[in-house]
Amino acid sequence: MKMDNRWRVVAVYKDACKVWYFGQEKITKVTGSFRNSALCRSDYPAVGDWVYLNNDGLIDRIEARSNQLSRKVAGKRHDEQIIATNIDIMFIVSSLNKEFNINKIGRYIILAETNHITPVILLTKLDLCDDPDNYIKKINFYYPNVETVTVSAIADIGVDAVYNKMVPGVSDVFVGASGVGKSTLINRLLGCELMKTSHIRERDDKGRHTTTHRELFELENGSYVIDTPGIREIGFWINDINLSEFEDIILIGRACKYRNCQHTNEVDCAVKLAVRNGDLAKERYDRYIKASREVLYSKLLQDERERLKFKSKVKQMSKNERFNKKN
Ligand SMILES: Nc1nc2c(ncn2[C@@H]2O[C@H](COP(=O)(O)OP(=O)(O)OP(=O)(O)O)[C@@H](O)[C@H]2O)c(=O)[nH]1
Ligand SMILES: [Mg+2]
Ligand SMILES: [Zn+2]
Repeated sequence: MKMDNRWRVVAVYKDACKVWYFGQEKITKVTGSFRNSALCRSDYPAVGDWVYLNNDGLIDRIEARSNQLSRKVAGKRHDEQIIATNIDIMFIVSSLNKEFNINKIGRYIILAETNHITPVILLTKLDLCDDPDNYIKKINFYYPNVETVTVSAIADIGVDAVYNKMVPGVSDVFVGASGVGKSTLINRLLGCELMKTSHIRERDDKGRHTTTHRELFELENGSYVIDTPGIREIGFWINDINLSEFEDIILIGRACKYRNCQHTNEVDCAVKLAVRNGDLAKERYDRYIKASREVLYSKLLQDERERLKFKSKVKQMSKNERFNKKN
């Protein structure tokens, strides 16, 4: 496989993808044999994938992903919708107003870190805020290890600092609620209006979901940025959370009365005792409980996915068998 045949998926549509190769863009599809061997939705190209095209210009292979952000698709069959892949930095975007929510930011941080993505908190609309320091203090208190940047795309304050974080070859994703100004800032960084933005009712800060699709852009300095539509429920994004960052809690939990203690309502729970004694911060305990629920939930969905994969394999096998018998 020639390296120079490696294209990047910048947008995904119902039956096609837009792929990019050093400033060149085109719309293409996967090959028939790719389609035949794909078992589920996540086997198809997603925004951020590096793909190889065959001589007809069709996608015949996806390079192994270094990571992927996904969302569970509810409905009859549980499957996974990939939001973006091969991400280095997650810009967690929040505006400096009533929309700001420290817990939501915390969940994004968990999501980023469990996928080996560096989180950076990006506080927007600095021009509308009188006391940004209050917000920053709060963040530094809860998440002292996460970098925070303040910016105003409209008043052009701090935009250069954001741009300088975007290193050539590195891929960034912008996430956060609708109306916080993700697309406005990305347009600023790009130096042109590639993403549509829209006015929100500033009185109640409610967004209107302007961006409806995900798209990857290349900045002038050779870094990549992915704009995403605002989402309400980040829980659906949480995929394979691992609980390794809570090792201390897991250790304390070995002293619980019940071996499968969930550390919520059980009697003689060592973890809850540690919280009461002040040995374990309540905030960390809460984060742990949330994260372990997500693990459980995503495991349930994963099992369902495995079951469906297995079922379709069996179906294919018996099809082949019938075919072999006939011939
Ligand atoms: N005052 C002020 N307004 C801003 C700033 N950045 C964005 N806005 C406004 O906020 C509104 C929403 O901006 P968008 O960029 O569309 O927000 P978004 O996060 O992309 O929203 P979705 O695409 O729905 O997820 C627009 O009216 C922008 O003009 C800023 O720095 N200061
Ligand atoms: Mg947008
Ligand atoms: Zn317990």
